[in-house]
Amino acid sequence: MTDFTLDGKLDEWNTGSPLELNDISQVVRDAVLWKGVDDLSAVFYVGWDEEYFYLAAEITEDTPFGAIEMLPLDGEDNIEVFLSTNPADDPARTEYATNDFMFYLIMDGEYWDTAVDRSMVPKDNRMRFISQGMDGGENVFEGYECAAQQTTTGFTYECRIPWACFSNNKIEVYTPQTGDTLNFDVLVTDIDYPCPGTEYIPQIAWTGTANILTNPSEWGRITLAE
Ligand SMILES: [Ca+2]
Ligand SMILES: [Ca+2]
Ligand SMILES: [Ca+2]
Repeated sequence: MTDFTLDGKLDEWNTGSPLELNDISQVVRDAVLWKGVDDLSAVFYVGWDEEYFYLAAEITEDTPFGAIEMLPLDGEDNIEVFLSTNPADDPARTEYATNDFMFYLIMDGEYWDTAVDRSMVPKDNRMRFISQGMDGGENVFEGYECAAQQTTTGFTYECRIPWACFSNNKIEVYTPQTGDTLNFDVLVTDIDYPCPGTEYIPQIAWTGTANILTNPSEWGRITLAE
């Protein structure tokens, strides 16, 4: 990304390779309560430069920004991102490697909390990078910036996260290169009535089944273009 403007509008994004989440087959939780594309669907775009990972979304849903802190993270309006920062890892791996990160971008509309769940990473692979922010109410990514714009059908959203957020003194910062291919997936959680006790909270994902939470082989693949 060379001309990124943090305003929640996606004019500067290359929309040539959209990731589309709009089919019943992509609803990985509580599909029985999914009422169609107006209820919950999304288009995502991924961008990158040496310093940042970028993500943009056009989310269609009728109850946007339904995050409240009393609910578990996976029951609030959010975007879940599944990202590898090691193109050398075997794409068919069925358990998390050190550089496999699953994180939450909470869609509250006011508090843009983030969290990283490392509980799926086998202990030997964690390299002391453990879960952060899983109780909610925190931003765990230093340098995370985001903006959103409400639309008549939902909202648009864009963000960037420094690659350095996926490193520590045992995990090197990823330096992305044109042509790198990474395991990646993205999921949207939509709570319709943000009150405790809501029974069904559909989730829609780009690829895979509910197993994407634990199995990176079900994630999709993205290739970093020029
Ligand atoms: Ca923008
Ligand atoms: Ca909805
Ligand atoms: Ca919602």
